Amino acid sequence: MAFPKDFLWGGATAANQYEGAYSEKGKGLNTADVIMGGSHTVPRMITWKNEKTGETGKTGMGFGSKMEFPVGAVPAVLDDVYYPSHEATDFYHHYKEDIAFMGEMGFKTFRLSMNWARIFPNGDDTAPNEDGLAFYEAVFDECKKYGIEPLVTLSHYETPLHLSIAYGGWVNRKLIGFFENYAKTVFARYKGKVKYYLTFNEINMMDMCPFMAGGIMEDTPQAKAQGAHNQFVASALAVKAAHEISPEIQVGQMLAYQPTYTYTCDPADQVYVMEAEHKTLFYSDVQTGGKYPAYRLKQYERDGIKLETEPGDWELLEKYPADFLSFSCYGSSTQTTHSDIDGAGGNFVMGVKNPYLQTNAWGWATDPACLRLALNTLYDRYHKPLWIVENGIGWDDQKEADGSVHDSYRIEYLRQNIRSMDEAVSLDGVDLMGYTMWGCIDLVSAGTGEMKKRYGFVYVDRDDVGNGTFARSRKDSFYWYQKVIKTQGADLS
Ligand code: BGP
Repeated sequence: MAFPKDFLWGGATAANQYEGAYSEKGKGLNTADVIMGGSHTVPRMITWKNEKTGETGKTGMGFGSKMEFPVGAVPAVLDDVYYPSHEATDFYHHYKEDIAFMGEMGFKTFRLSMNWARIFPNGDDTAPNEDGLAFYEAVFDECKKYGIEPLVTLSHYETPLHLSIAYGGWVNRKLIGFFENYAKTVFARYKGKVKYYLTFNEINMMDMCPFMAGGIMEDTPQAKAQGAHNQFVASALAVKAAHEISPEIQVGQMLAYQPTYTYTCDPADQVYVMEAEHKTLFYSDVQTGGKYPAYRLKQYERDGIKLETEPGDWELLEKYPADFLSFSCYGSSTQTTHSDIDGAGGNFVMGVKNPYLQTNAWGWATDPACLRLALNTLYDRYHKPLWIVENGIGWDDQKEADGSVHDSYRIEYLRQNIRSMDEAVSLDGVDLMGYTMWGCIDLVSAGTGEMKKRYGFVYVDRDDVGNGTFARSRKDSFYWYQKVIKTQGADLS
C-alpha cells in the first residue's frame, strides 16, 4: 500500500467561503466581506464608499477586471448588495453536524481557516475577542471527538478590513507585527489542540489579486512585491514563534501550483513556461527555500522595484523557512506565445485549451497526471515534506428529490487524481503528509462567488443569490471517499 498509516486524509475549507456569521459575536469586517458575487463571465467586484460625499460604487479585483478606487473611496459594505461571505454555507451554526459528516467519512484531518477579524476585529486591537477564540476552540474540541487533526490556515484570502483602510494592507510593514501577535495568540491558546498551521493561502496570488491576497488597494508591481516581502517576513516570524511556544507545532507554506505545459515545441514557448514557473516558484523559493532567487532580484532591478526591508529580514527568512510545503492543484495549464491559439476560458492563469484534456463548465482542465508532476517538481526542488491541501472539481450538481446527488464525474476526477498522487509516493518516493479535498462540504467559490460551482461530498441547500435552507445531504462521492479512506487509498473503484 502506497500511503502510510498516518497519512492525513481529509477535506479543506476557508472561513470566508464557508463560515458565514460575518458580524456575529464581535467579529469585525474583513476584505472578503466587501466582495460581491460574480459568475464564470461576470467578474467579482469590491464595493466602496466615500464617507465624505456619501458616494458609492464598485471596482474590479484584478485578473481581467481592473482595480481602481476613486480618491477618497474605501472598501465598504453597502445596503442592498448581496455578499456571499456574509452567510456562506453557515458552518458557524452547523459545525457539529459538518464535523460529524467528516467523522463518518473517516477524515483524519480537516483544513479550515480562522477568520482573523473574528479574533482581532480590527486587526490592530491590543486584546483578542474571546468569543471568537471560544468558537474555534469548540470546533477543535469537536474534531477531537472524531480523531480529526485540524490544519489551520491563519489567513485565507482575507485581512481585517480596517488594516486595508487605515494601513493600506500588506504593503505596510506594520502588518507584520499585527500578524505576529495574532499568530502568537492563536498558537498559545490552542497549544496541544492544533499541531498544523499554514500562514497565507496561495501566497502567490499576491501577483494576481493583491486585494484578496493582501488587502492591498493598489495594483502595482511595487505594491505587490512589498506585500509579498512583508508576508514572507511575517511567515518566518510565525514559524519562529510556533517553535518557541511548542516544538510540536509545524507551520507550512501554502502555494497555488499547477504543472505548466508548452502548447507547441517552439523553444520560445519553453522559455515562456520557464518564466511562468519562476513567477510561482519565487514564492516557495523564499518561504520554503529561505532565499530570494536571483531571477526575481534581477527582475526587480529591471523593473525599478525597491523593497523596503529591515536589517535582519534576510536572516529571518533563512533561519525560519516553512516546516513543510502545502499546495493547491486542480489540474494543469498550457501556455504558448502564439496568439492565434484559443484561450481555455478558465479563471486565473489557465492558458490555452489542451486538446488532450477535458474541462469543466468553468474551463478548468482535469489532468490525470497533474499531482504526480506537481509533487515531483516541488519535492525535487525543496526536499521537504509536502501536503496537497486543495484538489477537486467544481460542478453544478443536481440534487434529487430525496437529497441524493449522483456525482460520478467527481468520483472519476478524484480517482484519477488520487492515483496520480499514489504514483508520486510509490514510484517516486515523494514524502507526502496528506491530502485534503477542496470544499468537502459545499461552499462559496472564491473565483466567482457562486454557490453553483460546488466541490463537496456533502450538498448544501443554498443558491447564488442567498436562497436556501442550509440543509445538508450526502452525495454519492461521500460514500466513495469513505471507502477510499477506509482502505488507505487501495480501493479506488
Ligand atoms: C483556490 C482557493 C480556494 C478555492 C479554490 C477553488 O484558489 O484557495 O479558496 O476556492 O481555489 O477555486 P474556485 O472557488 O474559484 O472554484
